[in-house]
Amino acid sequence: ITRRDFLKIAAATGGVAVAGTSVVTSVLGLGKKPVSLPQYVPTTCEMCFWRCGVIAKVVDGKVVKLDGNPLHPNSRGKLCARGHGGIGLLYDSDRLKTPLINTGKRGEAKFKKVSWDEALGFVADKMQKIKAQYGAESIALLTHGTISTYFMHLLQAFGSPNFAMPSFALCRGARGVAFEVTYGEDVGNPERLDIQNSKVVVLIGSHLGENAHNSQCQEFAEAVGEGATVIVVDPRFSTAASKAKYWLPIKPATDLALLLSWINLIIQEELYDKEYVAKYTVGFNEVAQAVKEYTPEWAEKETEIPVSLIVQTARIIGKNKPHVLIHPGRHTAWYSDNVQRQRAVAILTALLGAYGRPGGIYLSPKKKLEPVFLSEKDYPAPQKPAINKGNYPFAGEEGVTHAIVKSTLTEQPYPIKAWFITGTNIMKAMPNQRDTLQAVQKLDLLVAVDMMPYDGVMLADVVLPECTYLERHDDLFTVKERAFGVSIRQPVVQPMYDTKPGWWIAKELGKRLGLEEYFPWNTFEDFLKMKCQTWGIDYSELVKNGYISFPESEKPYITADNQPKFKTPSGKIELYSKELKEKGFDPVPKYTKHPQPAEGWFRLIYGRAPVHTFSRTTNNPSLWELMKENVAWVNAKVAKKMGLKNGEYIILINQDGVKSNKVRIKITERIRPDCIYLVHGFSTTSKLLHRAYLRGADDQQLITRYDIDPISGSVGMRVNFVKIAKEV
Ligand code: MGD
Ligand code: SF4
Repeated sequence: ITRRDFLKIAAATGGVAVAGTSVVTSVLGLGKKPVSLPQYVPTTCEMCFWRCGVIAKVVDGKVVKLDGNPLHPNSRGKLCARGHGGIGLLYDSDRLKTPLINTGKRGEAKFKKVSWDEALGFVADKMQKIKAQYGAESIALLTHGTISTYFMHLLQAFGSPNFAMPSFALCRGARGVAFEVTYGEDVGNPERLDIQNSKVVVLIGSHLGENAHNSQCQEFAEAVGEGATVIVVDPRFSTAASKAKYWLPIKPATDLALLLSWINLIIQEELYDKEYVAKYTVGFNEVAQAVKEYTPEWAEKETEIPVSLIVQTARIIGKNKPHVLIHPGRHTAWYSDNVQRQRAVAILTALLGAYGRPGGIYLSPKKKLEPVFLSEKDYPAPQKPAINKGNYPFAGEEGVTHAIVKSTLTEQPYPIKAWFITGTNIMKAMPNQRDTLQAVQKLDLLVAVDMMPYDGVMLADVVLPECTYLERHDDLFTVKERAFGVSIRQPVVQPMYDTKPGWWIAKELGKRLGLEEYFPWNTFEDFLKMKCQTWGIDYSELVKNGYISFPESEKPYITADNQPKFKTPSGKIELYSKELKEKGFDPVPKYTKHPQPAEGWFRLIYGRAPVHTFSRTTNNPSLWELMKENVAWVNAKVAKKMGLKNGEYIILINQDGVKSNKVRIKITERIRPDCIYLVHGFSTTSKLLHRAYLRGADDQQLITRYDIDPISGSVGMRVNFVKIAKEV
């Protein structure tokens, strides 16, 4: 792409405009006459993990606009509001600016500014002491995002296998396990959903549009525009529900009952794809037998969805096969049976013949690139077995965060004495903040690598400030869309303040730990060039275009000469899972009843807003202008009975007596009377975040209890009940 093309693109790209960027515009000095011509630099977004292609417009060394890269399949020329709001992150005056060491007690955050040399020397010295006393394995890493690559590498080189990411147990882990058990692979990240060709889209708690994943939202809008029937199953009338023909306001925690009754009816009425099931699956008879008891009449009692609607929607789903997308979800950390609920989604998808078919879940591109590691050197074998997967037989490679918390608290099977927290806000991501705080007090060292002084960072002994994604190189991203591709992240501007890229921090710490051999490159660009050479990619083209596609790899659907290979023990789609059976779990999902709230109590449910990602954007000047705080959704009849007024402040108190910060009430018909809904991530307790400090209520503070799915270690966070108190 030439500069001229970029100019055209920048003019043509629509996307969502970010209003009220007053803080940012003043930093940029907009209005002044530019002295140089604008430059257009392609890179990859990290405002969430969809990782869209971005084109940054830079004037006089300042980023003035971000747009979607039309070559990149995740952005298709557009960004979401958060993507545009990346400028707000870059120029947020609350950013971490230098390395810091806490001079007070842990959590007092009495930080003194130090040099990189002092901070890294301090951390390396502590790490060596902890290793000598407890072993390298007693240093654990809680991590999220691109930075994970470098710190997992560093810690493994040091001798610790103990890392965990919230993206497994607190997010999409249960779905991954369910699809791996059934199909031999997960549905991908981004998910391989062929929404643009779906005739029926079924969203079970997936609030597309509020949960803004760029290309998925674009495809959803296209499908709606083309007249797809949308069925939304949600206790709340979500934005997606407003586009739906059917809204099923399900009683929370009963989704598996609905799914099993749909499966039963589709089998009974022979609406499944017989040929597909015979050719590609095993275990049909066992499933048919097992789901017989789950009649629509039974499901009505569990779900509170009228039987007529259950039957009607099942028939629509069955009759439109295979062009039906039962959305497999993403944040699936709901209850103790997360894997079995997602298994039901996977089984239903197979019965409809929708895996590998237009409008369903497309096949992953077969193209593979040879792995290129940060170094060729093998990691030393850990002296003690890893604790990061707990005792969950299907826990994924990303680890289970609560296993690390538990071992830190109990010192079993051995003590954990240091945490690195890189790119994750441990106070907002993990449930039961009391456990997290107690575990933190047991540590000899807590190091945070972050860009912003969020809650978790305030607990750290040493804070290492990373520069933002707009100021750094990162490892290449492989994109498994319909066709395979590779995307680059490169600096758009030089790092501000005394901040450094994650790879640099890991390498410098590695040097001080005697691990230079694990970082055999000078700059990260050297590594990326070598990687491109191994992959046969033209580095300069990648730098220029931001994204390289391999169109020949595009074979998304099953055809006579494109047959799927299922990496399951039977080589087929396992409707009945022998693997689960052998490990002591139900081979076909069975319904589990979960407790419901008592009179006067409400189930706390939570979700996302399109302009924020978890807690990480709540202080972003551009995005904060769009949504400064969350509100508590309360059903209108409940509010009337309690004499509550729209917009007044209330406090939520959970079953363990934990009180939330004050939060405005939103009185609405759009939620069931037995639930209260909050957008996740608000109410930071960090005073260094001037905009976000104590704005709204923190859902995580109220999630003092959680269930654990014994198959995967996936967490059930929707098991807390709250009551309403007026603010005093
Ligand atoms: P955030 O709260 O956004 O989410 O968990 P987290 O990823 O921990 O915290 C991110 C932290 O990373 C912030 O401190 C931010 O400044 C920092 N950060 C962001 N980008 C970078 C970067 O490029 N470099 C560095 N060094 N730091 C960076 C999310 C997790 O939370 C997930 S994945 C899910 S799906 C769950 N969602 C969820 C929920 O919906 N409700 C409840 N109650 N809990 C949840 N927990 C899970
Ligand atoms: Fe960035 Fe939005 Fe894309 Fe996420 S969906 S990567 S925030 S543009």
